[in-house]
Amino acid sequence: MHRTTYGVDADPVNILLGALKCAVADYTACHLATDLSDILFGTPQPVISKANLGVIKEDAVNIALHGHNPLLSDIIAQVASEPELIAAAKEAGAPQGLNVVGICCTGNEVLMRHGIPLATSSVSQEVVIMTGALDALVVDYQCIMPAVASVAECFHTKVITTMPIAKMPGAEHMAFSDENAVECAKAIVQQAIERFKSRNPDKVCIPQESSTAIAGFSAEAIIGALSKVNAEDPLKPLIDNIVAGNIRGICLFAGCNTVKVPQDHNYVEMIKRLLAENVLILSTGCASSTYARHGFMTSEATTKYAGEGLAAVLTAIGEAAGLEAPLPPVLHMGSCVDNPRAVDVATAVANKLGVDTSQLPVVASAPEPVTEKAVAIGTWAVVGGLPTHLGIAPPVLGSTLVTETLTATIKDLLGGYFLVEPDPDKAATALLAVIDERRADLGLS
Ligand code: WCC
Ligand code: FE2
Repeated sequence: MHRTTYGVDADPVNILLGALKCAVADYTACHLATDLSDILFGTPQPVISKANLGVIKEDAVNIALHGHNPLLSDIIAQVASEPELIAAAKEAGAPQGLNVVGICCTGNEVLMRHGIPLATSSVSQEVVIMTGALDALVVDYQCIMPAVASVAECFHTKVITTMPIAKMPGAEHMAFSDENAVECAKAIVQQAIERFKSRNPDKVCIPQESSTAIAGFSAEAIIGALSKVNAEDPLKPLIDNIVAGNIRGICLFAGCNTVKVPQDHNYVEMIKRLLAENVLILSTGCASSTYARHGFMTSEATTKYAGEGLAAVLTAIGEAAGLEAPLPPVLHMGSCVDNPRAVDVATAVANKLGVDTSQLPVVASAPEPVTEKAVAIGTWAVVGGLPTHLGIAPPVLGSTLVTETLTATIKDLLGGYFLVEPDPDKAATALLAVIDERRADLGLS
């Protein structure tokens, strides 16, 4: 912000280079946050759960955890299995007791670590309240619509904010700290039980839609699954299959949903093309939510959508890992803070091959980006050498110099660059061409 203030930097290219440095700082912080979460709460391992609005239960006290910070939400997920709280919910008239669901990236965190089902992602967060069956919405920060408290006024839902930097008129603030975490989590659950008593059954309308979702693919979990195929050299099966073309490339889908296209449209159209062309998919953030809700995180999706080579690899790994079914074709790597997990996998592959990440047949895509955070993540993906697709044009294309720098010239400096293409079919075609170009440069057919 200082650089762009009047009187400081006036050279557009130099400002862009400054932005790249900021993005590297963002990457470092994201990686640190992911590592610390894993130290505090455990490294995610594969877990089977469900996703979509059908995970809300009419005959339970429903509590949704929304935002990005796993600290409080992880504790709520833990206390919600305490017998006296479950008994209190039943006593209040909910035969199924307590039902904790996730929204957005806090949802991804508790899905990855506790198998808590995911209701939806950021763009459709209000719809969870509109089921009329949500008793408490607990938010921390980021990607929380400021209007949720107003929407909740039309229902009985209690909105609770928990972080000092994110308060909201119409919500109750319950200050959460490390010292009071368990008491605070229990008090929140009790508030939800209290609110359940004033739920209006006439307003309850829960869409009965949900898909199975296998999540929890940290870099460690992916290496763990691969080590079942080759214990001494876990990366070898992955690399051998990339070299052989069974895995033509890897695409990391990250980023948001936007109201500018029907929710999930770009994601779903692109992935069908890429999977059929044997591209393995990694996902984070709202991309993970999308693919979880649309049934792409299942063994069946591998059979249905993956090309022959990719399906064979995922089947072999799934069987070696004792699943008796293929691995899903989309590996849920976590929240949008967790994007460095995907970088860890790419870096391990590059190191093993003795090349730079900017040479790998690996690409990134944010087909429906919205937030500043997505800009930062996309930018460090470019710094890391990944061609990065944006399905919504960022508001910088008015300048020919800036457009050319970000989409072309920067390739010489970093290997990565932005690729702007709103049409999902054309975007998939463009990414496949980039993957093939990189394969050719590595001497792979
Ligand atoms: Ni990350 Fe984008 Fe979702 Fe918010 S949760 S909407 S930044 S991808
Ligand atoms: Fe997120």
